This record gives sequence, structure tokens and C-alpha cells, in this order.
Amino acid sequence: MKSHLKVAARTASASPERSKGNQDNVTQLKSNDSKARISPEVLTRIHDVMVKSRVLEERLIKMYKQSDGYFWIGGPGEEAFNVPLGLQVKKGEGKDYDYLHLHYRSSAIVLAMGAEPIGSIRQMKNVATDPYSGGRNFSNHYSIRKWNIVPISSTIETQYASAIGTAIAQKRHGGTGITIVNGGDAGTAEGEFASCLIWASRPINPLPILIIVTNNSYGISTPSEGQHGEKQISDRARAFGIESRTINGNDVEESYQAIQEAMDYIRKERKPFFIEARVSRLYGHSSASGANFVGGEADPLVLFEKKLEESKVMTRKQMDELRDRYTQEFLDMAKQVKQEPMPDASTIYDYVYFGQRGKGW
Ligand SMILES: Cc1ncc(C[n+]2csc(CCOP(=O)(O)OP(=O)(O)O)c2C)c(N)n1
Ligand SMILES: [Mg+2]
Repeated sequence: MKSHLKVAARTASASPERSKGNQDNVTQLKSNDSKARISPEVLTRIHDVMVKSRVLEERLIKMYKQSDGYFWIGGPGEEAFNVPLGLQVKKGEGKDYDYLHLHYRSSAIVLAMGAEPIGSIRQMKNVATDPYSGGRNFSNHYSIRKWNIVPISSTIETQYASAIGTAIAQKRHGGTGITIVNGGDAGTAEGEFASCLIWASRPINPLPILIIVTNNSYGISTPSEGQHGEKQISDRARAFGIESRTINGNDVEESYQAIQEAMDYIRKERKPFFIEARVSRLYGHSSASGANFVGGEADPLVLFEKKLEESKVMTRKQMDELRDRYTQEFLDMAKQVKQEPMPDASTIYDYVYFGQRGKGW
């Protein structure tokens, strides 16, 4: 990290508005050397969304196993990075706000932005009320026009190509809105990833884009160590002169601060920044690999709860009650969604081609 990117200890905020909280009202979590000082209020909010995301994903997995859905893929194990990201998005529609080009492990980002969990449950069950695809797409394939979340595509890495477009539009437009794109480590072998690095960093027109790779060390069943000549994926960005860093995405404070610094830089300088976040993949790749809890990976929620307890920000009882409450809520929602209708066959051509036989989005 270059010196001009260093920030002084500050009260982190649950953006988009910067927190007006005072510096005394902050807690440094124990056993963490990070400079980040995040208020207890924000720490509990982060924890709330992390638990909400985890319990929601576990409900979606149960639905898959009970045949209330055809396929599950999602993001348990990425919450410590994704929640701090979602909370700092400048949320809204149009070029003055952030555009998000996400992939299928991004539920915690979208929940942190304020999405209703029942929408994910509806998409899992593929009912007509699914707000993201009308019952057509896989789980966790969000599409939210009012928040500039462009439709998530199952084909990996295409999002790095579409991100170039909104970043160019935002560069022309001015203001502080940025483009955010994320994807996995294996996908960086695809051409769109290289295109994104090239277009983001052209000296004639650098782009205001936060390029994220969440590195869980696997592409489905292929371990990454045999696939990358570079030591770190962030080294690829360095070759293009893009500011970059590799962080522990299982650490809430490190993630929050890195995202805050990167966003501040991009909003002000209108240049790209690259973050490689090392994360866990707690339920394997997807339902195609069984969607069972895998041992041996660090669980960011367990790590964060330990710190919250040691620092007396929350008690074990409070955290257990929160989990129980979400577990019951999402079970009730799943029961409700089971009663909702599937898309009618007459709608099959809706949303396929704009202006053709059906309706356009
Ligand atoms: C263009 C394309 N090729 C192959 C696939 C099949 N596929 C789905 S997920 C995946 C692995 C992606 O791994 P990574 O980029 O590391 O993301 P992760 O799933 O680990 O988060 C592959 C190869 C695909 N969806 N799209
Ligand atoms: Mg991966």
C-alpha cells in the first residue's frame, strides 16, 4: 500500500453516508493489529448481516435437499468480506451511484445493501414472485435495477467485461459513483478478466473501478496451486500499474478498512483499484458437489464472534438468540413460499428478447 493511500484511524461508517460518530465511541477488537477502529454499533450491524446471510444460505441448502429447488450455489464463507463491502456501497440507480457486476457468491453483499431475504427464498424455489428473475434463474442470481445491480450471469467472468462499460460511462459522467466487479480465482484465467485489467488501466483513460477477486483456492474441484504461475493474483494487477493488495477476507476489520481505502481512492482519483480477498468456501462449490459443510476451512463468522465476545461487544446469548430468530423467520418464509405459484407456462417468452413476443424487463 502506497503512503498516499494510508488512512488515519477513524470511525468507520455504515455507508453510504459517512458516520458522524465521535472517535471516543470506538472499539478496537482484541487480537487484531489492524488500524481499523469500528464503532460497536457498526460491528453489531456487520454481525447481524453476517448471521442473516449464513442462516439464509443454510435455509437455501436445506430447501435444495428437500427438493424445494433445483440447484444451489452461494457464498457461505465470504461474509467477513462481503458484508463490509455491501455496507459501503453508494446505493442507488444511475451513474451517480455505484454499479455492481457480481457473481453467484454475493448474497451477503446484497443483504448488507438491504435486500429482503424472502427474495432469495423465492428465487431458490423458482416461484413466479421471484423478484430477480421471475422464477427462471439459479439461486443467488440477483438483478436489482434500483441499486444498479446488473443481472448476475452463471457464465463466469462475463461480469468483468460488462463492468468496463459502466466504468467508462461513469468516467464520462463525473461525480463519485464507481463500478464494482467481483468473481473467483479460477475465473481469472478467462479473457474477460484480462480485458478488464487492460481497459481499467489505459493511461489515456483510467477507469473508476474496484476490481475484486475472492480467492477461495478452488475452481470447482481444481485446487488453485497448480493453476497460477503468479504468486498472488493481485500481482496481475501490478503488471498493469493498478494499485492492488491481497487481504485476509476472513477478517472483518481488515476487509472493512481495505474496502474503505480502495473506495475512497477510486471515488477521488477516478482510477482503478484491485483487491484480492482470501476467503473460505464452507459448503463446497455448489449442490453439484453435495452442498455439505466441509471441515478444515476457517469460518469467518466463528472468528468474528470470538472477537466480539472477547471485546464484550456482544454476549454469546445475544448471538445465539439472533441466530435462532433468523432460523425461525427463514423457515416460516420457506413454508410460505412453497404455497406460491410457479411461473405460468404462458409467460415462457417474457423477458427473453426485448420487444419480441413477450414483455421486456
Ligand atoms: C465460461 C464458463 N466456463 C465454465 C463454467 C463452469 N464453472 C462454473 S463455476 C466454475 C469455477 C469457478 O471458480 P472460481 O472462479 O474460482 O469461483 P468460485 O466458484 O471458486 O467462487 C466453473 C469452471 C462457467 N460457469 N462459465
Ligand atoms: Mg475459486
